[in-house]
Amino acid sequence: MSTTIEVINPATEEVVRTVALASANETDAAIARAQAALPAWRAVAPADRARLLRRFAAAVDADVENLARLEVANSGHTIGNARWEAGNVRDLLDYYSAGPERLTGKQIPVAGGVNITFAEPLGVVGVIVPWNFPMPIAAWAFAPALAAGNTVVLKPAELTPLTALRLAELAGEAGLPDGVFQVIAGKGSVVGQRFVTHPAVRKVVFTGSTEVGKQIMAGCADQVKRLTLELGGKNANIVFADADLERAAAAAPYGVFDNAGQDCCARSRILVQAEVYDRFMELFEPAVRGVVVGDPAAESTEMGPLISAAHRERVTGLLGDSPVAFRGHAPDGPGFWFPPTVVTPASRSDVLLTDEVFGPVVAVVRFHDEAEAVAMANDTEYGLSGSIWTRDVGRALRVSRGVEAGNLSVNSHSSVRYSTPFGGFKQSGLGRELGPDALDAFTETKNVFIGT
Ligand code: TAP
Repeated sequence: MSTTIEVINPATEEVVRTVALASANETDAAIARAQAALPAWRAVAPADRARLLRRFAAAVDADVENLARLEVANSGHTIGNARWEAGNVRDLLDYYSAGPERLTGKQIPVAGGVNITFAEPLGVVGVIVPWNFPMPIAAWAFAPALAAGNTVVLKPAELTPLTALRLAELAGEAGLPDGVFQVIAGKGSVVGQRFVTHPAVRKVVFTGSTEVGKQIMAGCADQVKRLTLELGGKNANIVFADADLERAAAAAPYGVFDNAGQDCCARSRILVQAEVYDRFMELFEPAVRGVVVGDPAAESTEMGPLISAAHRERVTGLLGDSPVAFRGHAPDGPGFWFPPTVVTPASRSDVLLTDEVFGPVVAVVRFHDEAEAVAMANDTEYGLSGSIWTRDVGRALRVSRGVEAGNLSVNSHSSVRYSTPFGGFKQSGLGRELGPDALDAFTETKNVFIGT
């Protein structure tokens, strides 16, 4: 039986649209269509598959403004971020459109014959996406998966299905054959769970919480199902005494408050070398107070609302009675607002230093030397990203090698580029997305020996 969900604009609390949620039977029907579409999709000549992906990219490009405005309503993202996110989908399709013609195997010298390898598609890929970046995270999986000859069934988060549903329409307009790329809105416990248990789904790509990721990993074990996991983060922004402090302090709000902190790469711990701690805080305070929080559709807005009332409750609960050093502003009235908030925990075991908040709350602490900075950065079960601010190139490289995280930036907070690998160490995930090697995650190597 189908049910529905009302998609709520997080900035106004108004209903944007009512969307039908798929049942387990409807999920099975979508998986069957994806399976039926496989032989023909696999048989499309590589140059033609590349052309179709480029046409899909062009359709997204022509729709960037519309997608961006839809994302503002769907998820409360600022219009500037939402334009970048739609553009990221276009760029991913363009980048991986080169894949079909570059999936070359190898010829390996052996005795008694000829040995060749093939990069075979896996089959139907099920993609499960969270609500925090509905468009890019979907495309990180579907662009390389389609390029490698797989078919895709995508489940957006229940709260934010609208832009993913629009991407499916654009794929159809671009001429992708029926069943090759489907988007079905639904609950994780119904649709997502069916991806895990249905034998025709050969790979699951899951982005979301570490807790649900562990359940999915356990579920996939039953069929030795291929799996990519992109999970939580508790990332450190390490500021050394020799850094350009003005630049580090000016950039720090962007590192944690972008997307209202609802970012797996949010630098929600700032570690500052003791001798410059006071100066850093002096510079950081006006930068935090200056963050423009408000209507996400306004061009000047830098931070929008949280995704839902329930999530705001969770963030408020985690903040608890922690000592707030200073905070920025947030609007009153309708909308799930939460101001940028800076805390200075007294204890290393404070929940704000250990748990992913996924909201605009950052904990600032002191460290004394390089070894202590690395130890503090690594004192977490997560290992997704982080930043290092220093003018010393040797230190930048030593600390980069010492921090157990998949994506580090020096004198920058930028973690994501479609052309470079992305993924987590430790409990932040399994496997890598993006970059030149992502096609490997959607193919199986087959070895063929021909006796001569
Ligand atoms: P989750 O609650 O884990 O949900 C993520 C997705 O999984 C949603 O589509 C959800 O469906 C679905 N799901 C829930 N239970 C499931 C189950 N039992 N089986 C299959 N699917 C299931 O995460 P969230 O709160 O939406 O997202 C925030 C988390 O995502 C944070 O921890 C964040 O760090 C992480 N994240 C990681 C990355 C990367 S790249 N590492 C990027 C973004 C976010 P519903 O719609 O029904 O909830």
